[in-house]
Amino acid sequence: MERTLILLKPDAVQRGICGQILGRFEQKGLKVVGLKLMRITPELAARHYEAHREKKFYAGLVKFMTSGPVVAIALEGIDCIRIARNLMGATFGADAAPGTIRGDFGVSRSFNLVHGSDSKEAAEKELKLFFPEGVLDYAYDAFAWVYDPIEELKK
Ligand code: IDP
Ligand code: MG
Repeated sequence: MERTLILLKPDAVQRGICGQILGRFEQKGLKVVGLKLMRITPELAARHYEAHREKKFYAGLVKFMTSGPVVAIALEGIDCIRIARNLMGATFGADAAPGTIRGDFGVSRSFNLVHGSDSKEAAEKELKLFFPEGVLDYAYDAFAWVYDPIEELKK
């Protein structure tokens, strides 16, 4: 099992589509192990987007991400980092394929609704930043039918 950090960005919260976006991840079969509405401080934004510090869009990105509340979500599942990124679609709504979150809900080249960790290393770092208290470990009954228990859930 792998874990990833998803953020529903301020545009998703203000447009009232957080439920629909969270539903995309749930219906795919990913388990929610952390969920909270929160405000990102400039310090947290700086740590989260450290890799983009030199990019020309960095200042605008930090302003956007701190402009209103976000929903932080920790997801769990086999290969969930890659699966969540596929559900999100290409970075800009204008380019993202129909059927993906960005492809179905937006057209912007900067307001793109959702963040997802892009590697194991990023997921580990980002989960610590957004869920320093840790995530919730609990038995998720859906996994018994989301996965083949003999082939996929064997220890
Ligand atoms: P990703 O979110 O698909 O991984 P990244 O290239 O890692 O895309 O960029 C991080 C975030 O920075 C994007 O989700 C988007 O909000 C913002 N961003 C990326 N490129 C641009 C740009 O050219 N203009 C404005 N914002 C951008
Ligand atoms: Mg990225």
